[in-house]
Amino acid sequence: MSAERLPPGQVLTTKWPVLTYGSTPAVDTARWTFRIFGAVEAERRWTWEQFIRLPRVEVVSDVHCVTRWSRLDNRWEGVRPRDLLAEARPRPDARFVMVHAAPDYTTNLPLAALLDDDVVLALRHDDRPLPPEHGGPVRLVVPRLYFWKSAKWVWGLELLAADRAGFWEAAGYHMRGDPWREERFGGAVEETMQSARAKKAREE
Ligand SMILES: Nc1nc2c(c(=O)[nH]1)N[C@H]1C(S)=C(S)[C@@H](COP(=O)(O)O)O[C@H]1N2
Ligand SMILES: [Mo]
Repeated sequence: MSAERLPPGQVLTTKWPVLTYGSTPAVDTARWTFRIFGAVEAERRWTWEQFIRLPRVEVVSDVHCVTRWSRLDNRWEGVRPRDLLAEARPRPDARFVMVHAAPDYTTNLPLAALLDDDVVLALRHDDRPLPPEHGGPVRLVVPRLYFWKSAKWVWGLELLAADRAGFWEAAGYHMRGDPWREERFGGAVEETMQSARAKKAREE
């Protein structure tokens, strides 16, 4: 049953591990804004008071972490980035997005991946406010890609004409990160792992 919902190389968990590079930042909603900038016709900015009044959706989706755990049936409530992007009007040459998050986290995505129905800027998880360690007050959730693309403490979307590596991508993680294709690592790391496997195979 859940085998069809479990991408290759993943193991189910009902817990929800916290995976943060560094520590949980303090987000001051009085000073917080959500921004869309870069390759757009109209740069936009929402204050916290404006953001919490935006229309919301509820989506149930699965989490797949590149460290091999998956957690099914997460109920997220939040704002669709697609609706906000419609207001900022991406320029015709905009094909990628750099997601910006506190304290200094970035991750890159194809613009098309942000437009899916199940992508949400989540304020609530399983009927409770999103806990700070899981990205509260607001995190991005992109269920069709590995969870490192789901930036916690998100504050902005920068539209790009050419793809640029975010934090983990610059360290060797995949530029797209589709769990169904096991796009865990890309470029240099993948080459190193492949040549290590080839060397081991020759020695056996
Ligand atoms: N701002 C920020 N977002 C982040 C991270 C981070 O370190 N900082 N870690 C990423 C990684 S690698 C994963 S697996 C998930 C973990 O989310 P969780 O702690 O809610 O399980 O958040 C992602 N988003
Ligand atoms: Mo991760």
